[in-house]
Amino acid sequence: MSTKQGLDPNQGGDATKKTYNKQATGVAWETVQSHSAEHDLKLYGSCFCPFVHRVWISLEHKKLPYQYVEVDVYRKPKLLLDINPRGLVPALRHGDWGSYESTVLMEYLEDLNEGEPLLPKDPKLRANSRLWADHINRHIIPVFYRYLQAQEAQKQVEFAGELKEQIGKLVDAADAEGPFFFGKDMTFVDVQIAPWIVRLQKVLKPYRAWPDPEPGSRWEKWVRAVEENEAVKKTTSDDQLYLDSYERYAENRPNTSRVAEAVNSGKGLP
Ligand SMILES: N[C@@H](CCC(=O)N[C@@H](CS)C(=O)NCC(=O)O)C(=O)O
Repeated sequence: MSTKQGLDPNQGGDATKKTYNKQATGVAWETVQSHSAEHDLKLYGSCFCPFVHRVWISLEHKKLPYQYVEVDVYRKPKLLLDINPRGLVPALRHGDWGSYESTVLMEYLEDLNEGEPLLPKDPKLRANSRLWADHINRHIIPVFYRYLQAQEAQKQVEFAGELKEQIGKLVDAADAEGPFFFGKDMTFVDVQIAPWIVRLQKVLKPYRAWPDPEPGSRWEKWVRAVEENEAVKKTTSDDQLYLDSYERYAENRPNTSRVAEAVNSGKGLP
C-alpha cells in the first residue's frame, strides 16, 4: 500500500527518500534477461535481496537452466503467496512443487545432483558446512542488520565490534590457505555469506564506514575471491542499486521490511 501515489510505504510520503529497486541493473540485469524465458524451474526473487542472491548464485554456479522472476516482495503478489504463505523471497517453483527459505532452497538445488556441487561428498565436511552456514545465519546476518539500522554512534561501535568478532570466528574455522572456506573452490559456506560480503562493501562501507579488509589478511583473500567469482558477478547489480535499496535500513525508517521490524523489536529474523 503506498502512502502517496507511486511512493513506497518506507518513503513516508517523501519522494526525495530513496527506496528499493524493482529491477536488477548492470550485469545482473543481463542475467535476468537471459533467464526470462519460461522454464520449469523458477526463482521468484527481488533484485536487492541477499537471501535471494544466495539461491541465484547457486543456480549460476551449477549452470542450471532456470527462469528468474522479479517480484515486488512488499506488495506480495499472489504468485509469491501461492508458494510461500509467509510472503518472503526467495521462493522456488519446480514444476507444480514450490518451496522457500534460502538455505532450504540451496539444499534442494544440491539434492538435484545436477551441475557443479556446492557441498562436499564427505559426511563430516558436509556437517562442517552446515555448522558454519548456521553460524552465518545466527551470528553474522542479524548483527549486520543491527549495525546498519543502529542510529546511535555508541551502538554502531558496539555492533561493528560484534560483526568483526563473528566474522573472525568464521575466518578462523576456514582453510588456512583459502581463498575460499574449504580451499580453492567456492562451496556452500561461501555462497551462504557471499551476498553479505558484497554488501559490506556496497552498503556498510558507504553508510557506516566499514573498513576495507586488512591488506594481506586471510579475510582480504576471501573477500576478493568472492567478489571475483563469476556466479557472484553475474548476479550482482551496480553499486547504486544497493545504495538506494538500503537507505531505508541505514535511516531505520518505519515500514522498511519484516527484517527491519524484527531487528527493532529484538525478535529473530523472519
Ligand atoms: N529466512 C528467509 C529470509 C528471507 C527474507 O527476509 N527476505 C526479505 C527480502 S530480503 C523479504 O522477503 N521481505 C519481505 C517483507 O519484509 O515483507 C530466507 O532465508 O529465505
